Order: sequence, then C-alpha cells, then structure tokens
Amino acid sequence: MARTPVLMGVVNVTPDSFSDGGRWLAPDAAIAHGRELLADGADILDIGGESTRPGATRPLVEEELGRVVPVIAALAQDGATVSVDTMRAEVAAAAVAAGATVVNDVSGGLADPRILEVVAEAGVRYVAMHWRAHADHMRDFAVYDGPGGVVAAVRDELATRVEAILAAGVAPDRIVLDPGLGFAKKAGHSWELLQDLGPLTALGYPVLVGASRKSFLGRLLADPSGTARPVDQREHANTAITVLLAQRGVWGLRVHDVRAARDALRVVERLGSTPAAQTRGTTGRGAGG
Ligand code: PMM
Repeated sequence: MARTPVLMGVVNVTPDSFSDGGRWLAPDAAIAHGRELLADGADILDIGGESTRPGATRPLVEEELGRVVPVIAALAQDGATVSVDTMRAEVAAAAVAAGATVVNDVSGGLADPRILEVVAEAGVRYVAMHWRAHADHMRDFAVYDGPGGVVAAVRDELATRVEAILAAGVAPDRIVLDPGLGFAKKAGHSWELLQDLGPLTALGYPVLVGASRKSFLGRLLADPSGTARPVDQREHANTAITVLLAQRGVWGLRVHDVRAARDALRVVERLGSTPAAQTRGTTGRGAGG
C-alpha cells in the first residue's frame, strides 16, 4: 500500500485565476480560506499571487509581494506549513522570510533562474513544474512531436531542470517534480501524462500533481453542445484522480477542495489497510457495517 499523498491546498490571492480568481484577494479573506483548508485536512497551504491562467498578464513584483507576504506570515504564524507559488526570486525570498518552507515554482527555475539560489540558500523544499512559456503565449508551445511524445518530453525537460537545480546547490532531498498539467499542454497531453507518470517517477524524485479544476476535466465533462463543465463543477472528477494517483503512489496532490480530497484519501487508506482476512468470510452484513 502506497503512502498517503500530501495534500496541498490552493489559496490564490489573485483577481484573475481561472479556478477561483478574486475570491480570496483581500488578505483577510485569503487567511480565513487558508485556515478553512487546514481544518479540512490540508498538509501544506500553497499561496500564490500570480495567475497562470492561459493568456494571463503578469502582475508587477510589488503587487505579487503585497498579495502573498501578509497571508504567508499570518498562516505560518498559525503553525501551518506554507508554500509560495511564485516564479520570482524576490517573491520567494520574501516568502521564506515570512515563514514559507516550500517554494512552488511553476517554471522550474526557467522564468527567473536566481530563484534557485534563494532556494539553495534557504534550504527549503522546491517544487519544479514542467513549463515552457509564460501564460500569455504558452498555448503556442503545446507541441510534443518527438519520440515518446509528451511523456518523454516532460521527463527529459524536467531532468534538465534537475541538473540546473542541483548545480545551483539545492539538495536532492529538497526537490519535488510536477508534470504541469494544463501548462503548454492540450487536454490530450494532460491525460497522457496522468496515464503514464512512470517515466517521471523513475527520475527518482517525489511527484506532485495538480489536476484540480483544470480545463481538461471541463472538456471531458462537457455538455452535449460541447460547452465545458464550469470550473466549480469539476470536483468529482478530481476526486477520481485523487484516488487513482494515491494508489499509484504520488507524493502529493495540489487541490482546491481539500475536504473532498481528504475524504477520498481516507477511503483509500481504509480499504488499503483492511487485512484481506478481515473481509474474507464476513457474510450477511449490510452496507452500513
Ligand atoms: N497549477 C496552477 C498553479 N500552480 N503549481 C503546481 N506545482 N502544479 C500545478 O499544476 C499548478 C501550480 C494553476 O491552477 P490554479 O490557477 O488553480 O492555481
């Protein structure tokens, strides 16, 4: 039985994230939301101040700092394990100073290579996601024509990132890799990656996956006219992914609805820990048992 994955709950302190833009922009609202996610069973709170929705424009660094730092400080003060979702070295440094112990960089160090020095210096955990370009033009990069398609490309490009991360002085046991579902990926690419995480796992680092609310789920669940399922109605599909990936042994899952994911993981744990002998030979018990 695989270890239960870490649940990373998302707190987007942005006006424009596709999944929950604007809902937690005020610091008090973001802090309250973080506390709610902790109560729901989050292991890590991922605080982000830049929307990476396809087509999004970047905030100024001052704007990003102003959004995330007060929220990180308050939640770290509460004793939460806090991650900062940023591509900028300056924001990562301020976040670590405010109490963050994880840097979640969707660019894997490509957007601002100095972020690797910040991470190395601080000794914090570093999530390196597969990324090819900023949100305003990432769609142009969703091409995976080489041998092995998207699965091999993501593995190879992340392996190259790992070399740079190690060269910057980050300890190997601090590194987590993420296939970057939806980032410079068409829906089919995200499904292929989910189907075959093996080559990525074989690089030897823990793997984090963020499928929650993404458009490839909206497309799968489209209505008969082809209209994608709205963002806030994709949770059951994410719960199915949570169960499957828990069984496949991923290290962590980045989710918006922590309660749903935690419930699903409890079921996986309960079933996985039930000795076969206990269930064999039990007859005549109703579903309520
Ligand atoms: N997805 C988003 C933002 N940050 N970080 C990691 N490590 N993995 C992801 O898949 C990921 C991420 C975009 O989703 P959001 O707008 O709902 O936060």
